[in-house]
Amino acid sequence: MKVLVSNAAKALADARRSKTPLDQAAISGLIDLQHAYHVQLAGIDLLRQAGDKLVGLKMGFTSRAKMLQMGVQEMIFGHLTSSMSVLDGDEVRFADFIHPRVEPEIAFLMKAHLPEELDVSRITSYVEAVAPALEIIDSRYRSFKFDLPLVIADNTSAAGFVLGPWREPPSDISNLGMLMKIGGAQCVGSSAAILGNPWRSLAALSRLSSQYGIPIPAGSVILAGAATSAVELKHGDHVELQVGELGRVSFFTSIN
Ligand code: OOG
Ligand code: MG
Repeated sequence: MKVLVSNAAKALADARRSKTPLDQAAISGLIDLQHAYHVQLAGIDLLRQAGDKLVGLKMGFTSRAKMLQMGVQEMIFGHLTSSMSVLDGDEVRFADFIHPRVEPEIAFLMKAHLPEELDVSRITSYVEAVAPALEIIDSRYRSFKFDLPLVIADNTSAAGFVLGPWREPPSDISNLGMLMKIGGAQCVGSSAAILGNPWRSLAALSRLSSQYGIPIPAGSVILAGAATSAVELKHGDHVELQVGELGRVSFFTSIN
């Protein structure tokens, strides 16, 4: 049976608030991706009613590494809100999450409203700045398991984001080294893993946003998607990402 948009959004919001993972079966009956995006938007409405503000959008599954890790084949988008924002260098409370993971990303700051679907050659002039970014994802589903409609309904697991310093986009961002350090471990990647060039992720978002009628106003922050598979966070982790010439961004998790 088709799940009611408002019931599904409420079940996901409850899981997020109570830090209790949701059984996937609780919102079975998402009939298509459009239906799943309606659940996502209803969830964003609930956040806004609680005082949250829209900050921007994020792309998901723009790298092969992420598609393989999660067994999902298509690009998706989610919403970023003010309550998810973490200041560069700050502490993140572990107790605020269920089973958080971190991803190395690149962020765009929009200079002007994106009016329509644009290709890479035209989209760059709509961007004010770029920054290194870390995304914290935290699926509201048990064992971090989902299919495409389920993860869309769950706002693409969005839970937190940290932005490094903004700078004017360099002429070429298609092959920046991305080195993420977590405690003693390292995760090495390249911005090329993001669709061959992170600008393509923004172009893909312009297509999806016109398809689903989602506005992208000036001032929006856009995450291009992870360059590597996501890494599980642990208590007391210090996470730092260096992205080529763009600079670095970091945060740490609480001890308990
Ligand atoms: C969905 C979110 C994917 C990315 O950067 O590819 C994503 C998930 O893996 O839980 O944010
Ligand atoms: Mg991501």
